Amino acid sequence: MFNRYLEINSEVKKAIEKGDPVVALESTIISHGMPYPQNVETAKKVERIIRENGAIPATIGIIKGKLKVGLSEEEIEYMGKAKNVFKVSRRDIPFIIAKQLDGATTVASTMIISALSGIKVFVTGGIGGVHRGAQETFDISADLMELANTNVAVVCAGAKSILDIGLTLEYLETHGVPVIGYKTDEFPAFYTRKSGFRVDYRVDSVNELAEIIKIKWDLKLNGGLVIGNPIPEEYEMDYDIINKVIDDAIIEANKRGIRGKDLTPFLLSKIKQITEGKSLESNIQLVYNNAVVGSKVAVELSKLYK
Ligand code: PSU
Ligand code: MN
Repeated sequence: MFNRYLEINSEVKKAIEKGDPVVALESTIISHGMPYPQNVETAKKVERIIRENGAIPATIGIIKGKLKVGLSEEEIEYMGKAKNVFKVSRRDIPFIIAKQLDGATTVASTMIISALSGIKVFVTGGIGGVHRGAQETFDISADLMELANTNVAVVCAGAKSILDIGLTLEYLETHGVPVIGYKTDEFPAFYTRKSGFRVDYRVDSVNELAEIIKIKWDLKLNGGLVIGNPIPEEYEMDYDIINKVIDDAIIEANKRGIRGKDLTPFLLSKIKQITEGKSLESNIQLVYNNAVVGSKVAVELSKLYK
């Protein structure tokens, strides 16, 4: 039934069928989250790291209306370079398919396509969340509703303080999404290890993470989990400096009237511009770090399900 829409590459398909560890990766980070050529280099290296840690990578994206699971190197290059790649969240999927367009998948849509394919673990940089000022604008990322409903564990470096992290955590709590700190008591804030907000639970081993994920789904407690894995200390940015940069970027976005789906990509590129690329280096390193943890979780989870 889904085969009309889904195209899973043969290596990934075989691994899924055998219950071997597979890690999903999103493509909005490639097309809208980082500049070329660092986006493509990062996407390829993340896949290598996942392989080195015993799992099969599956970068997900939409090409000419096909939901692709496991993009080839050429396709990753294409997603990183092409100009007309839409940012695709849950609401956009049917349109991009019907019109046979190219789409980069967000956390929400990557979770959807992972779940359709049978992939349980997904590695990214940061999740979307409740934007600052959402009390007025209602700007709350569809990523959060997806986490509420779709059975995929998401390994990330927390959420950027372009968001209201406190409200994001409240929203996740309301929807029953566990927020776990991997080897940390604090929810990480992407560029920094600390956010000022505690996680619900700290977990110090990948085995325990896998066990918790399986128990949740065994009990039909549907929905995802957020595994917050802090950026390695050596790549962390200064808390005050990055927060000033983010404040300035938000002021500029407001001044220019940037809203809706364009807001996150605008803030990301503005932050990179103001920090002269330093934030980009941190961004890349935290994704690599998440890939290591995500692969290990996928390996442990696959043992539990076999
Ligand atoms: N946060 C980041 N980098 C990103 C994104 C978020 O630090 O690249 C992307 C992800 O794909 C995420 C999406 O799912 O932005 C959220 O967009 P929005 O806020 O429009 O839902
Ligand atoms: Mn939004």
